[in-house]
Amino acid sequence: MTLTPHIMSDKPDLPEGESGTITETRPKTKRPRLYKVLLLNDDYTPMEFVVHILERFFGLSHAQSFEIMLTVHKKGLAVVGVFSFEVAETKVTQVMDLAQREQHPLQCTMEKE
Ligand code: TYC
Repeated sequence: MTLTPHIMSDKPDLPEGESGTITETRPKTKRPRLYKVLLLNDDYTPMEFVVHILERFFGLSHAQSFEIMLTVHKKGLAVVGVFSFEVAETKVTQVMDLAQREQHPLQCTMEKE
């Protein structure tokens, strides 16, 4: 009598549907880098124009806008808001475009938080 060798996988059996690969179930969502949008003071831009800019492009109330405008006027600059890169860039462009159209020297910039 001869012995027939059994052909066997060297991997242990796994339940059906399980490949043995460990899958990451926690979704990897990277937080976007945030950017501060800053408004700078100057001696010529009318206060009402700055208030208008803050209401129009930053969705702030008249009272909040007036407060931030006064902070910039007194301290030289203020953070108007914190946004993702694209949103911050859009806001800076909107402010700078309108200021230029109206011939005011108002400066608005962004920096990494
Ligand atoms: N300093 C300006 C004035 O006295 C007012 C002003 C406020 C200008 C804020 C710019 O970002 C600014 N008319």
